[in-house]
Amino acid sequence: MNRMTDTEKAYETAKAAYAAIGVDTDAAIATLSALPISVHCWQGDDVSGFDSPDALSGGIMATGNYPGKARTPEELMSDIDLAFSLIPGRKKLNLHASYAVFEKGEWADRDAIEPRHFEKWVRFAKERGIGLDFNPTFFSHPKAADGLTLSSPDEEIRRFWVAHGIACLRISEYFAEQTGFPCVMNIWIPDGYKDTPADRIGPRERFMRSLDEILGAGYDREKVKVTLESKVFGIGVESYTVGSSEFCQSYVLTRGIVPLMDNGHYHPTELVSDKISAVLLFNKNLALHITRGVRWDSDHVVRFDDETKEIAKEAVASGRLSDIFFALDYFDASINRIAAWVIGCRNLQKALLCALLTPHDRLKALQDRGDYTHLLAESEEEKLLPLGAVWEKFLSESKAVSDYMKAIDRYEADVLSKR
Ligand code: RNT
Ligand code: ZN
Repeated sequence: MNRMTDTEKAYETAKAAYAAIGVDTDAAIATLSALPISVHCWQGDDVSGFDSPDALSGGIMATGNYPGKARTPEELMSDIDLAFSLIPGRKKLNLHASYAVFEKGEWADRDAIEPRHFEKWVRFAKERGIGLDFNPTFFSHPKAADGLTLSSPDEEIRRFWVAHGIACLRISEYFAEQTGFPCVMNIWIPDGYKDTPADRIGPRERFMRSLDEILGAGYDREKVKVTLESKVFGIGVESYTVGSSEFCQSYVLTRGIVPLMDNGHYHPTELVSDKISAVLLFNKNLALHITRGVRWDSDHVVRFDDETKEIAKEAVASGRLSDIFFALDYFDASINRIAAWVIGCRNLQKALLCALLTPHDRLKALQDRGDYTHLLAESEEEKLLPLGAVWEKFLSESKAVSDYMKAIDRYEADVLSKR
């Protein structure tokens, strides 16, 4: 008697269709299942954090007022648990320094935070067998109120933020030691000017010196992967950004740290998918913030769209998938925040699966032979292969449901609506 479920039957058909173009669907699923995606804690509370009442600053913005935003560490952890249960495959949790959890009556400023302020997050990660990534928070703080941190001409301010960076290195090492997974620590500063600056080189020189001072404090390079994220502009700093693309590319190459490209951080016609191969040739690792900019760095929820697919394709076709650290970075406050996590993460995973199911060697050979006609024909025809059946098989293998909205709707009615 044939006991195959519909999912399995559809998968067998899909497997044969992909095998006909030389693609092994089992291998694609295995690779995707082992690839960790770093899920950003800050989608759950519109980047508010717990360490200060300061409004979100730094030229980034979450818009919308959908009810149910997490207000405490416990609420955020509970929301993350639901999201993680609905996201297939391997996950890491990406924290910001502003998510320190203080005991009652206790508080430490950003230059003085310690590993113990993140003990609850470490327990959370260990209980779930996941790794932690980290980000110093150079925004939403009185000492970042004029928009300058590591590049500030005010030596006291600059030193404060250098101390913050060093404190975060210690916390990142602690994360790696405790969880057993390397911690990616990403440095992004909002520094820049609204109008054309009189001095462009000075702030960049100070930023360079500050970064050297942070890295000079020393850290275990096996445990902590320090990344540097560039940006083209932010709200209120439209004319000049200290950590521009050229600055960051040059800095990471000369200091042996990791470049981070956020696909919302370039001019709208510039594509990160085209930059990946160039950067990979000169760097051992590359970190990505997967987001969706609509007209600007608006941080909309990631869709299964052409650029997400092309980024995934480049990651796979380059043969360097395991050298790339994938993280999500968006914050939409206008829809259910748990759904935002799940939808965006699943879309990145769909794009990766699509890339893993593409016969890259075959297509490369067509390109090298100059047969652009067959290259176009084959790549267009492959778009209609039964990707959905392989996706369903991946979901069932990782015990993630297809209809995730059912659980989210229930949680909204039972928990979120009561906040
Ligand atoms: C901002 C950067 C940065 C932040 C997070 C919260 O433009 O993309 O990565 O979004 O650190
Ligand atoms: Zn980012």
